[in-house]
Amino acid sequence: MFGAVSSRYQPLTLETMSAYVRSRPELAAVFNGDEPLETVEVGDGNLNLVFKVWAQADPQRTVVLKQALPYVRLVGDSWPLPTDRARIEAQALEIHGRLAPQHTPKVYFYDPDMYVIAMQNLNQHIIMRKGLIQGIRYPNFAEHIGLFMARTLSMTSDLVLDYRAKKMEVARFINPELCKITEDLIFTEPYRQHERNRYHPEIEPLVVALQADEPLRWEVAQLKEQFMTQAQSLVHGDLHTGSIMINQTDTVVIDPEFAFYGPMGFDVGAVIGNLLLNYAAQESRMADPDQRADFRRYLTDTIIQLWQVFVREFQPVWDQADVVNMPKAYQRDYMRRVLQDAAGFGACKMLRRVIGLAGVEDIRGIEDVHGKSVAASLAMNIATTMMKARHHITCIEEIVEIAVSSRSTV
Ligand code: SR1
Ligand code: MG
Repeated sequence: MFGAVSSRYQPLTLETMSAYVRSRPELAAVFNGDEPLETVEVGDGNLNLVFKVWAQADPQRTVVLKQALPYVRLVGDSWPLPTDRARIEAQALEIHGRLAPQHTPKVYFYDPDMYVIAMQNLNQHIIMRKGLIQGIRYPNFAEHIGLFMARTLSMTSDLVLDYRAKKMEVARFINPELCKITEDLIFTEPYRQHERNRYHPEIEPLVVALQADEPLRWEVAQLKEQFMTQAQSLVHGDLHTGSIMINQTDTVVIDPEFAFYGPMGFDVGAVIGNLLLNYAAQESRMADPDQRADFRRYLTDTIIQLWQVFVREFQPVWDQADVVNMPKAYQRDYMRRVLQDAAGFGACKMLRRVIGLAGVEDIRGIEDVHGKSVAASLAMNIATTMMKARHHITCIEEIVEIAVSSRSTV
């Protein structure tokens, strides 16, 4: 259906892992000869197998192997998916590693027959979403992610790449099936009755009202069209807080299998939208109002700072005046449009996580059922206001102001 799966392809298992690892010369510097290895499968994402492998004698000698399954793991083999996404991910990691090495995992190899990527085991980091749920702050995150996005998005755009190279890159990163997941799950299904949607009956009236909101659906339709047609930059394509490994000093972006040439605001909006999902979730997660207000201030300050860093780190591109040759006023307008796109795409990212398949633990993990609906309602209200206001947004503080002034309505 999507091109043949390699005849050498076998899903890896705990039993076959040691032999596979030993067969790879790229790992000879990590593991010695026939020494005993330990393996666990840790994949908790929606699509792939993920194994951690380490030397029994020294757990610090360790790698992660990520293997694409030919179907959506979350749903099963009734939803086939091309294994070529592993090739896309490996090539995107190679570009990210060149443009933002300090925020990209080290890759040992990509195996195009087994659709396996072997990479650094980030065992000193945790998934950012899990940290935020616990109320952990990351003081360097805004600086790191602002820089990562500015480098990866500006340097893969027409502002920097040679005209021919850019078009070849667009072709190399054609990723139809993964984009179709986004088109369906983010831009279509939440806005109609659909069997894959998942939400608690308590918010049903809000969902019905949203699905009947024609001005909102107009905005979403416009964003979907933009997602499908604007080959602005190589976007990560799934830059939520579950795709970020973090600790108090480092930030590493993983999982770019949804990468393709799309609008920059899709990545920027994903980060902002996911921070705002956590902001909404804290309504029911953090009982103490002072502690909650404090943590929320950390989240909103982070949103403001990451945009400021993004603009600052983008500046060297504009400074190549003879290459870019765009009037200063046009440059300012370009960045304003990226911000407005981020508001719209960020809102779509929030709504899909509340209404659609594949929710997020921040909200769906809230045990108290009413508390979950309160947080979901707040997220929906922030998102719908952001979406409708987006054409008038001129600075990042206005997005934060929308969050701060929104309330739950259940
Ligand atoms: C069926 S895949 C569901 C979601 O998982 C990925 O992380 C993407 O966000 C996708 O939309
Ligand atoms: Mg992922």
